Amino acid sequence: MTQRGLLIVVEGCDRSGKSTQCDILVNSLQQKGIDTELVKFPDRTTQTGKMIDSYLQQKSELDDHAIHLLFSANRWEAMKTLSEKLNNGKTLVVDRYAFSGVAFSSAKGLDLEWCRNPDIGLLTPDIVLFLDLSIDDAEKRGGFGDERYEKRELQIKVRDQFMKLKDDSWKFIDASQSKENVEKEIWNTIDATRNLLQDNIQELQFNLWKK
Ligand code: NYM
Ligand code: MG
Repeated sequence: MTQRGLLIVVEGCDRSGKSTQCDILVNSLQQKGIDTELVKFPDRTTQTGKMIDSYLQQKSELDDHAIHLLFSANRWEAMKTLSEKLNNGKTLVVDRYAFSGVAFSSAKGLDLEWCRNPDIGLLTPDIVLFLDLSIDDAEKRGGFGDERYEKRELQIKVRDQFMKLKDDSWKFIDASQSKENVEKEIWNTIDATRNLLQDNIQELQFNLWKK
């Protein structure tokens, strides 16, 4: 029987280096002979993803609840494919997940518990890497972009909301270090987790935030 792959989620505020580090991690895992694929949320290519993309680029307006549900739907529509890949032995590195969903929407003022609801029952990550960078350091990296949410005041709130969501599966990575050192810290964390999980890897669970 093939052992299932690991579901590795990478989270953090904008400009924390997530996408760069996700690419590096996928490469490093592949080089170790581990069948790995990169997944990114939102997936802007699907129907829901196109609406999300237009909203983020400020080309359309949507009610805060409605866009929250679209982000969640964008994850749900991927779950069947992702679970099949994992069960076939593929490891997935996921750039943002439901934690971003709740952190961003609740930072805008929506109720945190309300925000969690649509994502209850998603695939449970084996590990969440949180790339931690102060908002000041994030701004020093050439400032935020032009998309909706990429503003200092909101990013500060987003970080506070992320802190309310952390649990035992979260590993904090000091993202203020050099790219190479962040890469090393992530690798060591993943390697330790892989060793830890190897002997008693659980069946894939659809129980995110279930009590
Ligand atoms: N975002 C991302 C949300 O508001 N809710 C979500 O569920 C997800 C997955 O979209 N500023 C926000 C966070 C980002 C933006 O993400 C797009 P990226 O990784 O910058 O493309
Ligand atoms: Mg961004």
